[in-house]
Amino acid sequence: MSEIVEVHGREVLDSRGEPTVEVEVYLASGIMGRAIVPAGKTTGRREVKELRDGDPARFRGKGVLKAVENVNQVIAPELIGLDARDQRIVDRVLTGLDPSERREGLGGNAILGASLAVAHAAAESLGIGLFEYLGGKVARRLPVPLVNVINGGGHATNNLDIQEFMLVPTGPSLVPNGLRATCEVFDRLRGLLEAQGASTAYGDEGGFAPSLDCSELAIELLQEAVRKAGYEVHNHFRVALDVAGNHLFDRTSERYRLNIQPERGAPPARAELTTAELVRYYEGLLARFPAIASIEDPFHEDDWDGFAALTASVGSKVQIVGDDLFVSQTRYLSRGIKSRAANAILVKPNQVGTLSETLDTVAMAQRAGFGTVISHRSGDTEDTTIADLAVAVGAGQIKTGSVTRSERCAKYNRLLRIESHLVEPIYVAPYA
Ligand code: 2PG
Ligand code: MG
Repeated sequence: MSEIVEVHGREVLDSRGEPTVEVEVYLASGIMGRAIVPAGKTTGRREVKELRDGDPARFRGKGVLKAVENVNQVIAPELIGLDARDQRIVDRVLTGLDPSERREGLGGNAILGASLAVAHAAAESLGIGLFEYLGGKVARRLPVPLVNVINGGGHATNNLDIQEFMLVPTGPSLVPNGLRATCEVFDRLRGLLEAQGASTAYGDEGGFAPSLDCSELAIELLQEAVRKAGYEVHNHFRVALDVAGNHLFDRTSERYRLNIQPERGAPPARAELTTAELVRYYEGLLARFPAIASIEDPFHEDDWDGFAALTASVGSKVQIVGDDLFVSQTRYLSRGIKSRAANAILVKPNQVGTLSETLDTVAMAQRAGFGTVISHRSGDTEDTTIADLAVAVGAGQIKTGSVTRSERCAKYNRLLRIESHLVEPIYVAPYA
């Protein structure tokens, strides 16, 4: 009854009003599983390819009709007849259809949509949640959310260099109480921005996107909002950053360009830093803001030495996360483990291609003692697969944007639902 009888792809919209791939998989029992693929904006060069039509007459070239056609014409006939519960076999068939390294043939978006929709159908056919299907009855660890409350970099049109300023609630009960506390801090943050006459409009991931002259001012504001809401910086909330280092790096001068505040109270200044100078800048930032628990992509995606230098210097105290560095793929993660280029990985299923490959990456990271952060994309939808995935693998952390906008809240709300199904949920903040 869990035999796949129909696979159907279509073009739907993501949170930026851009088209993306949705796949539905139907089983002989009549059960259907559905998945929608998200889309990044600040993508890593080594990610699998998102196939876009390039037809300027539709969505300025961003249409995904070719990827949809690949689902319906190429993928569907190969999956029909397979058992949806054989995820490994399904994913092997999918990767076999397009053996190119970056899945340029069929498109990573076509392949991932099919892979995830099959998993949803299989879970549904067993009458259990996706988290339980993937993680078994023992899956009960709720992830700590890294909540992106101030957006900058490529996700906003303001002047902030760092892409994401995140609050990490670290109290004993993270979902729902940590979320509640985060919403209260978010509300105070709005008040502080209004009082300064700064913009409270949202960026791509639903955090505020004010112009603030330098990152230090944004972190100070975050910390003030925590205190104003009646919580303690460090005890109740840590801070996480996604620098998205590609964005800061100027390939001509080979320098990182960013606005910095040389010391507290000093006017912000434009800096052009070498890798070694940027390492020192982060060391200073961490000394000034001990609440910072995690820094993602502090350097650009080819600066393995920069990553390794920072990890050697601060990695015993602070999480250094590779996103564009590893693009969720074991081939780059294994290099990072060997060279100690980081101590954690961001995991985005659409950087790697199939569910099985995503699980392999998480397993490799966990074996190496790396932290794992399951992540959304800046262009996302109502699809909540990553919430289930985070619980299934006991990732410990999830990054899924702010507490506004339904494509972000959908993941948090899914975690709240999962929590209410679990008999003994556990929350272990990776950094207390
Ligand atoms: C990131 C992501 C998600 P994008 O850099 O971590 O926050 O952004 O999806 O644009 O790559
Ligand atoms: Mg990132």
